[in-house]
Amino acid sequence: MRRRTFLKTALKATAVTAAGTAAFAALSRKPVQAAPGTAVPSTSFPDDFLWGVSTSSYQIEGAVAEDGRAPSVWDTFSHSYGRIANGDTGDVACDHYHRYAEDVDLMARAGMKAYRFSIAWPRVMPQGTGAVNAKGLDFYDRLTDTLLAKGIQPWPCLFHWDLPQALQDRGGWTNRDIAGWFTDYALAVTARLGDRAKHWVMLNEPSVVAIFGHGTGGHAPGLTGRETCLKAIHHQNLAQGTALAALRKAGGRNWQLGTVLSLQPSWPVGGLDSNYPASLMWDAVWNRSCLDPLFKGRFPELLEADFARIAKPDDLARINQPVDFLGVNYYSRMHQQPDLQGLFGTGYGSAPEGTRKTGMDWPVEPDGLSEILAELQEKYGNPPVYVTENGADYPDSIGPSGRVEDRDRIAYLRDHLLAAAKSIDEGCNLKGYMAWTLLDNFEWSEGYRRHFGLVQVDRKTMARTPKASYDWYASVIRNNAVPLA
Ligand code: GCO
Repeated sequence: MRRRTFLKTALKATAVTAAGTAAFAALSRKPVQAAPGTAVPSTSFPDDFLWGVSTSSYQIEGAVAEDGRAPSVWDTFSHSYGRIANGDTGDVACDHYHRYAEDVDLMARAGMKAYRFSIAWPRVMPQGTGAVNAKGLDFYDRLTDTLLAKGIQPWPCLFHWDLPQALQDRGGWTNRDIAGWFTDYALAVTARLGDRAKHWVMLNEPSVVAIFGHGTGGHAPGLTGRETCLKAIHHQNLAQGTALAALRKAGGRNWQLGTVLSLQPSWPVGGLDSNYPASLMWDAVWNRSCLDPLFKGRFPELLEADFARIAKPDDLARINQPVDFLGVNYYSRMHQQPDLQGLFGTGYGSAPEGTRKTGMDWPVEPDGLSEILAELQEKYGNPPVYVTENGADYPDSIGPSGRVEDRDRIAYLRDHLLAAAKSIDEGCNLKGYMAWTLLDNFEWSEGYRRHFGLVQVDRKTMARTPKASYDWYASVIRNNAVPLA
């Protein structure tokens, strides 16, 4: 009942618009002060707040056939006709495999202190199991050393969607054996890099992999259906729990172990009672089906019967492992209504009238981030949290200065950081923020037509040009504060 009342009240709350920022900041109990070196008032962050950026292997690396890397499901998918906008593929991506030193320089110049990147499983274990490809690991070894030399903490993520095709051919995430395959791979990677990399992320957004990749089919491997979707969620949870336990044993307290979830509040379209059950169901699928098994050792009530068909008796105990941190990827709320065609009887509808939108038409709802952080505080034991992705696609026009003057992206980041600061004031255990993302890159089924980067990448020359948002983010890091103007 409480949630229902909360949703209704929240729906009436004023959206945070550029004009509303000052009023929003006034909600914060933090003293509003001028940051050193700036004339404008700002909201500051705790001294040890960790600033960084996130990327993922398939979206930036390229070099898909180099040094022994085998195909991933995303190579197969992007090379299948009609799957990706403009027929784009990750074959070259941002050529980060060869230009990583330049990219690390860009991070260092902006003062970033942490970098979450992902390890491409098919580079390290081309067949998914068995033989380790030393040359593949060499790349991440070089990257790790380059980061450390610049004072940037490496935050490797073991799986950001590029599953070896060889494993997909054996059922991929629909095969329960993947819990063991993933754990062996995790042990191989940490054995090589774990003397230097201390923060380890198990998975990136398991519910998204399950829903889009195994439910609706718009992402690799392009499977559809409710049962495959739920199996993919459950087996990712299981793989994560199994790997967490194995790494804890192998590394003791030397490593900080965690995972990354996509958490987006699910609201009933228009605040209507008739849409409320749909919003709860979608919340169970998207958010709780990963959160609840991990933190509470149970399935969300609305999906209990479904998961009971798939799970074995001790699975929940295996999944319910302690984590040292939780990474939260937040972009916007999800506005739900009944839809008989939907996998779970639900579908997306519109955000409240007047809500700003990004280039991808995603609603801009910074207070949704505070909502998620408050939930983690109140219902999940207030674990240490890092925002591991947050950012926006915009068309990005070149300004008079000859570079991208992305005021809209700056406003997006600013408003979300103000929401984050407010949550810290309210007692949320938020320890850091990693923007999505460093470079314009391969945005999955949308190809290269979407731009989330702080740095523009010329698709012909691969030249990197920092956008205005890059300088803005650098100044936030330098001042440890967000300017309100
Ligand atoms: C995700 C992925 C990223 C995306 C980003 C923008 O959240 O979907 O982690 O790889 O590129 O979120 O859509």
